[in-house]
Amino acid sequence: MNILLVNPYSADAPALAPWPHLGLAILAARAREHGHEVRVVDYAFSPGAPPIDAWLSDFPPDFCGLTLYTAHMKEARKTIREIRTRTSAPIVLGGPHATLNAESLAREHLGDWIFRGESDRLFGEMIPRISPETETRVVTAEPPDLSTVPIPDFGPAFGSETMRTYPVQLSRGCPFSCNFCSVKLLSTRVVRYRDLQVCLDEIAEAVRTRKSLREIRIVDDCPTCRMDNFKTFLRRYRDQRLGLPLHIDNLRADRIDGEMLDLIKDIGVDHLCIGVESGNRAVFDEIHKGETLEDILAAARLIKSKGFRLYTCFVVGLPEATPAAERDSIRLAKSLRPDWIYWNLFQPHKGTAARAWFEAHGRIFAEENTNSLMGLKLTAAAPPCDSPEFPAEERIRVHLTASLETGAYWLNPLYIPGYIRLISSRRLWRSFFAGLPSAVRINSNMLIHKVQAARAARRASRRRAKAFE
Ligand code: B12
Repeated sequence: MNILLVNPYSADAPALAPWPHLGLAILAARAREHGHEVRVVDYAFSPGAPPIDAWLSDFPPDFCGLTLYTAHMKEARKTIREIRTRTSAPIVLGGPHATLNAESLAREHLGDWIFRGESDRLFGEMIPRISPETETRVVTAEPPDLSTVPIPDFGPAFGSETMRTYPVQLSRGCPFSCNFCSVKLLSTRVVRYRDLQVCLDEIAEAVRTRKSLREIRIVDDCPTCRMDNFKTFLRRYRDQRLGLPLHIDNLRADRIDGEMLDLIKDIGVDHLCIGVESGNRAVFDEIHKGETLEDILAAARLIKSKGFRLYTCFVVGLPEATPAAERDSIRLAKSLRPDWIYWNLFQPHKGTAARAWFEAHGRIFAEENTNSLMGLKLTAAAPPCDSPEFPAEERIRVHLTASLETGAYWLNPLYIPGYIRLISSRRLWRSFFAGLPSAVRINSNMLIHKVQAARAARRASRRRAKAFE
């Protein structure tokens, strides 16, 4: 069978993902094991890839599989319409948005099949049964034993020969219950681990065969959940001397210590990001992160004392938040003096306690195409929900104020006219001037860092080119 796997995304936007979709690469490996021909096009990785109609004519598929994200449903719907007008091949849907919204998507018959959950195994088994359906068929995958999950196959992904970052999962799942996070509904609260040697061999093989790689990125839901396991991984990664730095996502403040940071430092990690979410005690306690604000302050101090660049992540507009409570987040963000701050706007993901809070106390107006991040050019996202104490317009204003006052935006001369218009129309000059010194500090540090990183990358690239000769 010919199987076309797609991650829909806007063709006009800059690339969002530094590697071709990991879930689709695993499904591609599974389908090829069963003897099928696969092509993967991830528009979030390669927005400039040929449009979907070119794929449909060059590689007429027996079915098309799409991965769905809530933030990109507009593009997904457009892609589905295009596929429907050009072919009668069945459409199979999966990914986070399909898992969280399977019933409503089935009611509107958006696809012929919907796979709910981690489909690494079920997908392979079901391929021969995929056919056009008049009523959408929803199938639910049991979380797989990770020893049965194939090594991702990025080969069939468009542009994979240019990937600079290689993603690795050492584990899946997160035992914590942050009220805003949907991960427990996607990869469960039971943390399942891969064999560390299998992961290290996978990385070594990728480094050996992919000349373009410049870093390895750990993309677990909670990588340091079992701290000893992670330290063992770090030691063995260091001892393999692969020559590529690591980047670690989703660190928790209460799951790091000095020994771990020393190991991380040895491997060439330059920055670490921790989720703070809110600096207001009442809002913070409502999240049920399973850690305290004191844990976060201690982790931030430790990260800085070990010489890492510190990035932090906050969420504006959580349950119980008010504009006054957000002042505490802004104060905390300033006092930490981080090298970057991600200011997210709260998103009410299906199945979370935070969403239930908004259903009871506020309004939810948008389910799809909502984006949590403040753009680098200070493009504030539209709030998908609000509450009487913190109405939508105030959410936009606070999101902008937080970015301005903490200097978390690009001081790029080309963006200045846009900033002037925005700041004048919203009368945010006071916030702008208050945050200007931070913006100058953050931007100049970032610039110095980028120059140093580019030099280091050139050196690494020369070393790797020699190794490949
Ligand atoms: C690593 C990661 C990223 C990476 C890259 C992800 C990638 N493209 O490979 C980066 C940092 C780039 C990223 C970006 C974004 N991410 Co992200 N990310 C994650 C994280 C931590 C792990 C994802 C992962 O690789 N999982 C491992 C693979 C194997 O799982 P998978 O991709 O889900 O695929 C499996 C199943 O879903 C299913 N499946 C998936 N697709 C399909 C398709 C078919 C046809 C079938 C049958 C099955 C199927 O089978 C796969 C194998 O089991 C998750 C958390 C999580 N646990 O999901 C958040 C998560 C997926 N991200 C999220 C979000 C919001 C985003 C962004 C929209 C953020 C933004 N504002 O820009 C973008 C969108 C990127 C995109 N469109 O590709 C949300 C999604 C919520 C939602 N309802 O859509 C999550 C759940 C985080 C959260 N706490 O809410 N992300």
